[in-house]
Amino acid sequence: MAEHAKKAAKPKPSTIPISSPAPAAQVHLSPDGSRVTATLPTGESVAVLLYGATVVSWRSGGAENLFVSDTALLDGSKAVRGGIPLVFPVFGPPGANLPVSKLPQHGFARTSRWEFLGKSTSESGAATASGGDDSVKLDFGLSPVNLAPEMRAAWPFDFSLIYSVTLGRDGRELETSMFVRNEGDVSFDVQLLFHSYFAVKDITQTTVAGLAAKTYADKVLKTAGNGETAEALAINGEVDRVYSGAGPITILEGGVPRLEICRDNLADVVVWNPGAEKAGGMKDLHEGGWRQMLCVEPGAVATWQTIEPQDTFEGGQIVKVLG
Ligand code: TA6
Repeated sequence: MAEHAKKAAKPKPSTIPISSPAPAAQVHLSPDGSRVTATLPTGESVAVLLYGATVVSWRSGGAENLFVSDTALLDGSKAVRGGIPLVFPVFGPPGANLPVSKLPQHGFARTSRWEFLGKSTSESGAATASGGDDSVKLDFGLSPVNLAPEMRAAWPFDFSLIYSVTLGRDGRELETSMFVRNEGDVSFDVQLLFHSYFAVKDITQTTVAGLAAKTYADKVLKTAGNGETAEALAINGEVDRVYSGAGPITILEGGVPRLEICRDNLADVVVWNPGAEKAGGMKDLHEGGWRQMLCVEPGAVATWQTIEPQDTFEGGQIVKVLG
């Protein structure tokens, strides 16, 4: 047998298979400590400012699902015009003679600096697209020590918030949930809402399904007890409505379902677009930005949630990319 043939015939030592670790989600805190970004092995990502624990980006399938105005202030000087600002402990302008009366519109959560508490990852067990992590959860915390003194004085209750942002199902799902605890010895009343701004190609071609036959308060017409008749609500001009009791909400573009928003323990959902006229007076909403955004906001805002001492309230949303 020729020499090279002998060599070829000699069995090679079997290499010990070294399984490369399954691809993991990457979580980074920006060098200036202002932003946490998590990226799944498949490339989907979520970015959260510690200012307001505001989710400012959710990318899946190469597309940005959230709207952030080009003129939004991201320096902590004002609530972000876009992403998912957090509304707590009050929704809207606080009424008079209430414990929240001295707070700004939508409360202090969206304009406070939250603490990043850490991350956790998991494989759903299903065959993940990357063979690795298909979800990553980021946790953020807020308590009185994080509040500006004037906010603490304006609402002197002892509370703690744990806010979780989970990028799941290989990035096609974003879940945000808030865990509120009364750490004090007196009860307090709160409202909670995720003020989600979704990116749309053209608001005039966008509709909202899932609201039919539900009752809503119309903040533009200043009427309540209205019954929604549209199977798919079109947005023609300013819309500012608080619906109660709806089920899953679907955003359609050109009649094609794009996103589904499900709520957990949050009875209400706000649908808002400022329309051209009101948008014209909003410096932090770029020219024509109102056409590229739609707010569908899960919340507990039609009434107050009373939280007894040492008790808790939890609510969340799950947003799914469809198609
Ligand atoms: O969620 C709808 C809404 O309450 C509208 O009435 C409008 O005020 C919007 O929020 C934006 O509020 P902001 O304080 O962020 O300008």
